[in-house]
Amino acid sequence: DPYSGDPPRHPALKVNSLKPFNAEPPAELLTENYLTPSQLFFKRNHLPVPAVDPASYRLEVEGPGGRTLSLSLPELKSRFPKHEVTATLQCAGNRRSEMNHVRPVKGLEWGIAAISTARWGGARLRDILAYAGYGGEETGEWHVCFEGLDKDLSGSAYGASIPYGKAMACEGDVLLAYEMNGEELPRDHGYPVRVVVPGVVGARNVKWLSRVLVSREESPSHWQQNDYKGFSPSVDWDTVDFTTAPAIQELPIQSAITDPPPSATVPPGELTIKGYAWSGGGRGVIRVDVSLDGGRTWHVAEMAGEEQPPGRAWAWRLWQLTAPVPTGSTELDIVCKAVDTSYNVQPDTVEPIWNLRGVLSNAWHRVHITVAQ
Ligand code: MTE
Ligand code: MO
Repeated sequence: DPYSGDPPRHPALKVNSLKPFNAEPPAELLTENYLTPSQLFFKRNHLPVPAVDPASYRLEVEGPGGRTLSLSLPELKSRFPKHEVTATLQCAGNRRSEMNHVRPVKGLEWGIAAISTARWGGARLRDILAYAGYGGEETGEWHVCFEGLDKDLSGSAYGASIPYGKAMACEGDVLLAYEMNGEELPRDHGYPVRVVVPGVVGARNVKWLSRVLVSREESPSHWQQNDYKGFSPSVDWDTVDFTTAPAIQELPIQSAITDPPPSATVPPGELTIKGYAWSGGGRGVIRVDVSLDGGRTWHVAEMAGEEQPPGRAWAWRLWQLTAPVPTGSTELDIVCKAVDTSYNVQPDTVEPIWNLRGVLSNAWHRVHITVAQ
C-alpha cells in the first residue's frame, strides 16, 4: 500500500477520499478561528505523502543558462530573510457538490470548507530567483514551474506553474514556505517546503517542493495542462479541448454560510449567521450581503479579521450577522453574497457557471432552515 506511510489526521475532518487523502473541516468549526488550526486545515493530496529526510533534502533551482542551485534546508532558512504572510488557500473544487446537484461533474465532492487560512513563513521566491541569477527584466511570457516530491506510478511528479511576473513582484508575496502557523510545515501540507502563492488557486501552491525552474512554457504537468481550467456549460467530456482554456490562477469572489448548518432548527427571536468571504488576486472583500428571505431583502454583515493592504488582501474575512427572525416565519432561506474591491459579485445561481470539472463554484450560498414554533 503506497499510502501506508501517510501521517495520522484529526478525527473531526470530513474525509472525501482516504487514498489519496482529501478532507475538509466541519463548516461550523472553520469560522471558529481566523487562522485555521493546521490539523483542521483542509487537505488535498493527489498522491501518497512523501517521506522526506530533512538532512538530505535539497531544493533544486535552475538558474539562467542551465546553472543549477542546490539548497539544503538550513541554507534556505539562513541565506534568505524570513517573510511571513497570512493567506487563504482555496481548492478550485471548493463547493463542487453544489454543481454536482445541477448535473454530474467529475471530481471530489467538496462541501464549502475546501478553503482555510494560515500564517505562512518562509523565503520569498523572488529572493531565491534573484540569487539564482534572474533579474526581473525577462521580456515576453515566462513562467515559474514547480515540481513536488510526490510521484505517480509512472514516476511523474505533481507539478504546476505561475506567471513569472507574479513570482518576481515584491507585492506578489510568493513564498517558499517552511512554516505554517508558527511551526514547521506538517507533512500533509508539504513538509519540509511548499510554495505559497497568495491569491492564486490551491493547485499552484506546490507541496513537498523539489525543483523550481523558469521557462517559456507553463508546467507540462497534467494538472497545469489538462485539469484546473474552466469551460462553458455547453462543453462535455466528448467535446472538451483543454488547450482552449487558460489555466486557473487568481480565483473569483467567494463566500459561504458556515452557521447555521443546512436543515438546522433555530428558535424564534434573534438569529446569528456566520460565514467567510474571500477573493483571489489580493482583492479585498468590501461587503457581505445576507438575506433571510431567499434574496428579496438584504442585511449587511459585520466583518471581522485583519484588513490587509489593497492589492495584497490575501486572507479571508470572517463575517457575522445578528438579525431578528421575521415574526410568523416557519422557514428561512438564508443567502449570502460578497463583493470585492473590483466590485466583482457572485452569480446568483449555479446553472450558468456549471462546468464539467466542477471548478470555480461561487454562486450565492443558500441555507434552508426551520424556525421552531
Ligand atoms: N502539491 C503537491 N506536490 N501535490 C498535490 O497533490 N495538491 C494541490 C496543492 N499542492 C498538491 C499540491 C491542490 S489541488 C491544493 S488545493 C493544495 O495543494 C492543497 O493544499 P493543502 O493540502 O495544504 O490544503
Ligand atoms: Mo485543489
